[in-house]
Amino acid sequence: MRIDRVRLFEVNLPLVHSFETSSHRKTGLTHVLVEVTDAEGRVGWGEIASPADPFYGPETTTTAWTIAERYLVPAVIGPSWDAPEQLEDAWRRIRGHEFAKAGFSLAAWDLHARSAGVSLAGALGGTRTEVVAGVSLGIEPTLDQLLAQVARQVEAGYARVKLKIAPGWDVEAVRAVRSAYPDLDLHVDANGAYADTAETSAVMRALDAHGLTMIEQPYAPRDFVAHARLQAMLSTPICLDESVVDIADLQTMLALDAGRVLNIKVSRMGGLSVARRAHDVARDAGVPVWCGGMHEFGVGRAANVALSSLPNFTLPSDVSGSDKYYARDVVVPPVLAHEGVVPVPTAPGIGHEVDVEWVRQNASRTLDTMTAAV
Ligand code: OSB
Ligand code: MG
Repeated sequence: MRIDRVRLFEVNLPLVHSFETSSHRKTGLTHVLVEVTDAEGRVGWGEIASPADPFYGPETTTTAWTIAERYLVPAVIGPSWDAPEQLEDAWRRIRGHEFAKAGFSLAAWDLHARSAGVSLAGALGGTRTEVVAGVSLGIEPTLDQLLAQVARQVEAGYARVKLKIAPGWDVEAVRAVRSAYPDLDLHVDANGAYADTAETSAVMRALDAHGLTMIEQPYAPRDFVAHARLQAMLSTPICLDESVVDIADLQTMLALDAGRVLNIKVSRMGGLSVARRAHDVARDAGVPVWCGGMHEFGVGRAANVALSSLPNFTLPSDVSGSDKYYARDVVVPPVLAHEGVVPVPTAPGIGHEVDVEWVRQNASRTLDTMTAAV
């Protein structure tokens, strides 16, 4: 296979309900869609799901666009490859910029699967025909508004709810939701908002008493040691998200017992090949995984569904239907959950067609690069 043409679209979509985390609040998202076309005219789609601002990780939409335009597009146009991992070798010397790389990895995997006439899930070695989805709920202005959000999602059939927490919005919020839903699969995600202090230990011990499935990323990404100390103190499993951007980070987590659950994000780990390897390493270590989301549009969301069909994705993934976030998605049909379950498509590639006209209408920048005709 050889990629001859790459198009980038920076696309803006409004959220149907604004989303607040420990670091900020957002009302819409800007992601970059990547379309690759091979010498035979077959296409593959990927999504760079970087947040606009460097509050989740170091990347932004602008840095991702720059790295894509200057390094990734030139790297993927031209070389011959049989498997996506081989194409990914073309950018191995670029350090960091995992979100930007992930967009190209997805496009390569989609093209690869479509060319072989198999689903992306099948190409990855997935075995599930459907995946269980959880929802992630942001910080709300009041506990009543949070409870209303939980009620809505539980009624929609989602069996797992994750609450964003931050200092000042933690034990009370969990207590309120827990007393209304004693049996709900409930977990919390701090996005690294806590300092490693005695006050935090008290908060974590209080959370530990509420039967949470996990406490996700309480401390700063690089602080594996603080996570390990906390894990030794709690019976609730700690889940790492931001801390693990590559396999070496996962090895550190395992060696230190800094967490007992892994959130695998395709974007954070630089693409599907690394994400799949992380799944295998965690499986061999007896650590369950689930697939986290970055409020992906349909392209990235469909890839998350495909990845979640691998056998060690035993916990519900953040692959709730796109209707929870967007009035009109960039793919047809949209990714939809029914009673909290998303079917794994069997059609070739990601199993959804990109609505290029809608993409174009919502694009704030585009780039089209082709090899010179020979
Ligand atoms: O930590 O999981 C996170 C969204 C933006 C940044 C970080 C996170 C999230 C989510 C999104 O929780 C969940 C989803 O996409 O459904
Ligand atoms: Mg998280």
